[in-house]
Amino acid sequence: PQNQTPSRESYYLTTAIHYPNGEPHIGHAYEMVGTDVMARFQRLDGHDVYFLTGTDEHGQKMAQTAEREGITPLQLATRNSAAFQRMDDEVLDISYDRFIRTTERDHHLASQEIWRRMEAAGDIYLDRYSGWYSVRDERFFTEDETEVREDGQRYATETGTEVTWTEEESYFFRLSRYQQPLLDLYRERPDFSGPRYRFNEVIRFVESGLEDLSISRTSFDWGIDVPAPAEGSGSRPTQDHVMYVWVDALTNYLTGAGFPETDSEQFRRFWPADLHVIGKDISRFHCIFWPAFLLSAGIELPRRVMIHGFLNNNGEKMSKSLGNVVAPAEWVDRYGLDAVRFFLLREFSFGADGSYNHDAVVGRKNADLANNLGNLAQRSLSMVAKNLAGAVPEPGELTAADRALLEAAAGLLATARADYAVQDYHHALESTWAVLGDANAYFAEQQPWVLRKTDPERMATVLYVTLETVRRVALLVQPVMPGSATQLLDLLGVEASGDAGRTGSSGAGPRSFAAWDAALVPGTVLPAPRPVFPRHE
Ligand code: ME8
Repeated sequence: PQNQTPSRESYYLTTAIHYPNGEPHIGHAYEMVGTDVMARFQRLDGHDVYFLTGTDEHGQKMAQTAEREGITPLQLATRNSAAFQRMDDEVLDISYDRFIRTTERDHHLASQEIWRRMEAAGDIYLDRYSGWYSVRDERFFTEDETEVREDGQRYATETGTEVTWTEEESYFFRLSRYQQPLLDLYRERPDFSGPRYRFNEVIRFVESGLEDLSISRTSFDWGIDVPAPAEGSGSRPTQDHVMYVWVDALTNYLTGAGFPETDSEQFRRFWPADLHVIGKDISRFHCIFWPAFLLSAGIELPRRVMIHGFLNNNGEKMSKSLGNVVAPAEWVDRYGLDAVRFFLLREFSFGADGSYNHDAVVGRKNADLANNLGNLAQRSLSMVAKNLAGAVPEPGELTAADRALLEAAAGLLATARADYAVQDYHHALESTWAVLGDANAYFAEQQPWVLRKTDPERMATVLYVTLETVRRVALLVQPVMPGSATQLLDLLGVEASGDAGRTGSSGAGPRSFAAWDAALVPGTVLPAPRPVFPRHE
């Protein structure tokens, strides 16, 4: 039909769903920010984005924690799930579309449907499991993946968590069947996961051989019921089975896309997912089990799994016993949300492990934000206010220096698109700040405050070129610092696009990248300038 706006391309992305057995910590916050920045970038770049996050509420860990606290697992999940949601809404300004809880009904239906499909494919059989299980990791270990320590207890070597001997009737998934199909997938789609060095670890693991996977539990009941086996499908269970928590957890990504309603608008639009963002400790679940389940169930595979590193406190692992667990809200109170978001994305690359401490955060806040960006904007805007009646100046003829800076700034969007495609926010920001460095050098060299007396026309050109550069930078840092970037764009008199996404934090709201080349219009009267990036005192 006519008069319809062309439909935008869809973009579906997810975080891991977090265990609500405790309060969220800064590691969780890191993953939220590293996914939110991608969601905002894609919206500004014209995509129809669906962003899923939530909590992973079943399993033995939840059941045990609840028992210790003398409440039901659902009470525990409900209380802490709310804390995660509060962090997203009130502390981090996360622009998610749905916060899923795995105790929700549609998720139970989705999980049972994927189970039935895997069973129908002949990939599920009943047997007995005997081996080691880590409740903390919700993960099975073979004996040679464990060790007995001085205290006489047995621990998982890789994660250092205690394991307990488990012997029970269990359903198994024929993971061994999928070794070759997975290796083919990794070869055919080298960007299926990143960064490369973390993806390579997964590939090496698959090359070393895959054993079938225990996918149900009988020793407790806090989980999704395994559907009754199809008629005439081998041996009958002697006990009630609930799904192994990871089967249900991974399926949340399908639930969010409307599965099992595969004919629905939502599913057709958003499946396969474009991006799963997860941490390095759960890469095998996402790069091995998840595609194997989907291949078995005859469902298209997600396009990419981005494996981020861990965030450590001052080089040390965060832990309650070390007393160095930082609550995200404390951090944001101390430094401000945008400074925290900027620090997390600028300081280290998303795939690598990173460490934070007070001096490092303050260094970024003062040098990169207050000085390089804030000061440049404030100085040029103040000169315009004082000397040019607060209107965007009319540029005269451009010099080589003017053109070089304008071209460097114009090229930033293409760089950012390439970087965001592989979640290299660090490089995108590094490139942006390199241009800001050029802009500061340009401003110092051109000395517009001297030109004010000697050559006012040239001053106007220098101020125009500077503001135009600040405009491009402000547009581009919106996903990272939505609040401050919006304020800056307001001060530059840049019109809001209205259609660039639903989360405007303040002022006129987000400006779509469609306006990338819409240069500042000379004569536009600007609001009175005020500093946007305060120094940390
Ligand atoms: O693993 N730094 O939940 P979770 C950065 N429910 N990221 C960290 C981190 C740190 N210090 N600590 C944890 C689970 N993470 C499962 C996921 S998905 C279908 C099910 C990351 O609450 C971790 O790597 O233990 C994971 O991606 C996320 O936080 C949730 O961890």
